[in-house]
Amino acid sequence: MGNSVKKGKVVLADQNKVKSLSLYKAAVAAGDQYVKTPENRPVSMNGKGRNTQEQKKRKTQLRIQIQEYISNSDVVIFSKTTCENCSKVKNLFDELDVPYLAVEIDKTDSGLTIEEELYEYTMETALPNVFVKEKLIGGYDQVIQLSKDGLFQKLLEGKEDKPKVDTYDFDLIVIGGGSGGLAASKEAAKYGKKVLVLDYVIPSPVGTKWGLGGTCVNVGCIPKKLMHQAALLRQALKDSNKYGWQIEDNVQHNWERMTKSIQSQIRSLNWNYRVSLIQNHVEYENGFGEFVEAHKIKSTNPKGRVKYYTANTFLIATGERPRYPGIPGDKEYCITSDDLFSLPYCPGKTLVVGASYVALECAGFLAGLGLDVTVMVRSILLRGFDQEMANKIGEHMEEHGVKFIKEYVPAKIEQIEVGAPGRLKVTSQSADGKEIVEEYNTVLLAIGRDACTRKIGLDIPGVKINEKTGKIPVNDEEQTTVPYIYAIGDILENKIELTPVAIQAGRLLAQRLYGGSTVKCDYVTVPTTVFTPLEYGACGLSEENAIAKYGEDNIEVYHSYFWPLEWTVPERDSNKCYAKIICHIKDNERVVGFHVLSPNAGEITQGFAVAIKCGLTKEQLDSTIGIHPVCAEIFTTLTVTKRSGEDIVQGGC
Ligand code: FAD
Ligand code: NA7
Repeated sequence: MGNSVKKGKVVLADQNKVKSLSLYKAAVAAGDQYVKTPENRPVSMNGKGRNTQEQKKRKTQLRIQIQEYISNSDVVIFSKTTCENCSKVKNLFDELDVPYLAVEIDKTDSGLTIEEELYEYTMETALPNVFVKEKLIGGYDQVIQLSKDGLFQKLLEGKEDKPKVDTYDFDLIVIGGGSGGLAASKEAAKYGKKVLVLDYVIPSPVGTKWGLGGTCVNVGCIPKKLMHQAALLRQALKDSNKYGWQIEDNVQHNWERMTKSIQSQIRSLNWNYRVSLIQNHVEYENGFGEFVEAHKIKSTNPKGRVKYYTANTFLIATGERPRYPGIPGDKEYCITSDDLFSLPYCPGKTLVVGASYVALECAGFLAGLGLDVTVMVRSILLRGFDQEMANKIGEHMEEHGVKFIKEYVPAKIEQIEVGAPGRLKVTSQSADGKEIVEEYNTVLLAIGRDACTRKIGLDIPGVKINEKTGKIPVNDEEQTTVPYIYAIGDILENKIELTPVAIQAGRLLAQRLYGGSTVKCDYVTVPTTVFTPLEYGACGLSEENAIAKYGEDNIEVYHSYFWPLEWTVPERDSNKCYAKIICHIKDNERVVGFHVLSPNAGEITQGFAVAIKCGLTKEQLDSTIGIHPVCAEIFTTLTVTKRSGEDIVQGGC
C-alpha cells in the first residue's frame, strides 16, 4: 500500500490495520498459495504467461483488498492523483471537515488491475468512486449532489431518510448463507446485481458452531455421508478377508482422527464458499439478519457490532435447527446432529431418539463404527417414505446390531457422571404409561427441525408464517405474502427439505428476478437417498401414496430381491437388497414410483430419476439392455408383480 493510501484531515483508518488484513491472514492460514500479504504481492494480472487459474486468484486477492479498503474508513475515495474530479471531491471533503481515506490507485503496486476490479465491483466507469459507511455513493456528480442536498452528515450518522427505490444499498439481501442462499446470491450477482449475503450460526446449546455454507456442508449431508463412508469401510474390511486380504481381527477405529479429517475437509469447503462469493462479486457479512423496517435489516456480527442495510428485494433462506423435546436434561446433557459431526470424543453407547432419516442415518453409521446403538421410535420408521422400504431398512439395521425401543419417548435425562463421554440415565415412557430406565454415554436427539423464522422480524414487513410450524408459505415463484420478499429451502411450507432443492429454487428464482426467465422450480419427482447402512434410493410416489392417488386397481407394482455380486463372496446379506417400481396402469404403465435398497442407491437413483422425469414407462425399462453385473440392471428385468404373489427371492446373479 505504501504511499498509495492517503488520509484526509483526520485519520480514521490505521494503515497498519489495513495492512494486517484479516482475510489475507485467513487465506494464508488456509494454505492458499496465491493469496499473499500486500508486502508480498504477486505481479500484475496483465503479466504475460499467467494462466486463467492464476488470474482468478489474482482477482480474488484484489477483491479482498478493495473490500478491506472500503471497510477501513467511514469515507473511502478511490482516486487518481492525476484526476481533476478526484481532487475536487477530496477538496470538498476537506472543506466539509469530513475525514476520509484516499486510495490513489495510480500509486498502488496493483495500479491498473485494481482499477479493473474496482470497475467490476462498482460498475462506475470514471473515478473517483466514493464509499460512505461501506455504501457506494458514486462519483463526482453524485457527491456534489449529496453535498448540495446537505445529506453527508445524515449518511455519516447513519440517519438517512427512508431511501427511495433507486437508493437502496443493495438490489438483493439474502438472509442465510446455506445451500439456497449462496446459490441464489451468486446467480443474482451474475446479472450485475448488488447482492449482500448475511450468514450467522447461533451456537448449539452445548456450544457447537461452524462456518459459512449452512447445514449441508457443516452439519448435514457432507459430514453425514463421510461418516457413513467410514462405517462402510469397516464392512469392506470385514469383506476383504474373503477376498484374500489378511486384515487383523482387532482393527481399531479412531473417532478423533475421523472427525479431524472430516472437519478439515469442511473447513476447506467453508473457505471455498467465501472465495466463490468474492469471485462472484457477492458481498458477505457474518451477521445475524433481522428486519427492522419494511426494506431495512439490522445485521449483528458475533462481536455484537450492528450495521443496517436496505434493499429492494429480500430472500429468506435461514434453514432449520434441531428441535428439543422440552424434557428435563435435554439441552444440558443431550446432543443433536449439530454437535455429533465435530464431537471431540467417541460418543460410546448411544441412544438415538427419533425415527426419521437423520436419526436412522446417524444410528446406522455409529453402529457401523462398532458402537452400541439403540434407536427410540415413537411410532413408525421414516414417516413419509414408502413403509415397506422403511421396515426393510429397520430389519437390516436390527440384523446388524442396532437395537430398537419401539413406542417409547424419553421423559427425562439425568447425568450420572461427567466425562467425555460421561454417563447419562434416561427414563422413557410408553403411551400406556410403562417406564424404562437405561444408562447411555450419549443421547442424540433427532426428533425434527424447526424453521429459523420466528426471531427475524418477519412481522415488520408483514411476511406471514404458519404460526404452528414456523414455516413460510410461498406461491409457485417462492414469493411470500409480501411481494418483494422471497423464501427458499428448508423453511418453506410443504416443500421437500433437501440441498439440491434449495439450490435449484435459489438459482431459478434469481434467473426469474433478474434474467427474464419464467422457469419455476419443479418440486415434483425429486429423487433422494437415505444413507442407512443399506442405502435407500427413492424417486416419485411411495406405494401408499400411489394407491391413495390412483387406486389400488390402477397401479402395478413390480419388485424383486437381489444379491449384489460383491456380497456373494463374503456371503453376506443375501436377498436384502430390493427393487420396486410402481406403474400407473392407465397411463401406459408409466413409472410413478421408484425404490431401491442397495449399495450405492443414490448413484443408481439419480440416473433413473432423469428417465422418470422424461416419462419412463415399464415397456421402455424392459427394452433397455442392462449392464452386467451391476445392481441397477435389476430394473431392466423386473417381471414379477406384487399382485401375483410370486416368489421374488434370487438365487444369485
Ligand atoms: P441451510 O443450509 O440450513 O442454511 C441456512 C443458513 O442461514 C445457516 O447457515 C444458518 O445459520 C443461517 N441463518 C439462520 N438464521 C439467520 C439469520 N437470521 N441471519 C443470518 N443467517 C442466518 N439434504 C440432502 O440433499 N442430502 C442429504 O444427504 C442431507 N443430509 C442431511 C443430514 C442432516 C443431519 C441434516 C440436518 C440435513 C440433511 N440434509 C440433506 C438437508 C439439507 O442440509 C438442507 O435441506 C439444506 O441445507 C437446506 O438449505 P437452506 O439453504 O434452506 O438452509
Ligand atoms: P422429522 O422428519 O421431522 O422426523 C422426526 C422424527 O422424530 C419422527 O420419527 C418423529 O416421530 C420423531 N419424534 C418427534 N417428536 C418426538 C418426541 N418428542 N420424542 C420422540 N420422537 C419424536 O425429523 P428429522 O430430524 O429426521 O428431519 C427433519 C429434516 O431435517 C429433514 O426433512 C431433513 O431436511 C433434515 P413420529 O413419526 O412423528 O411419531
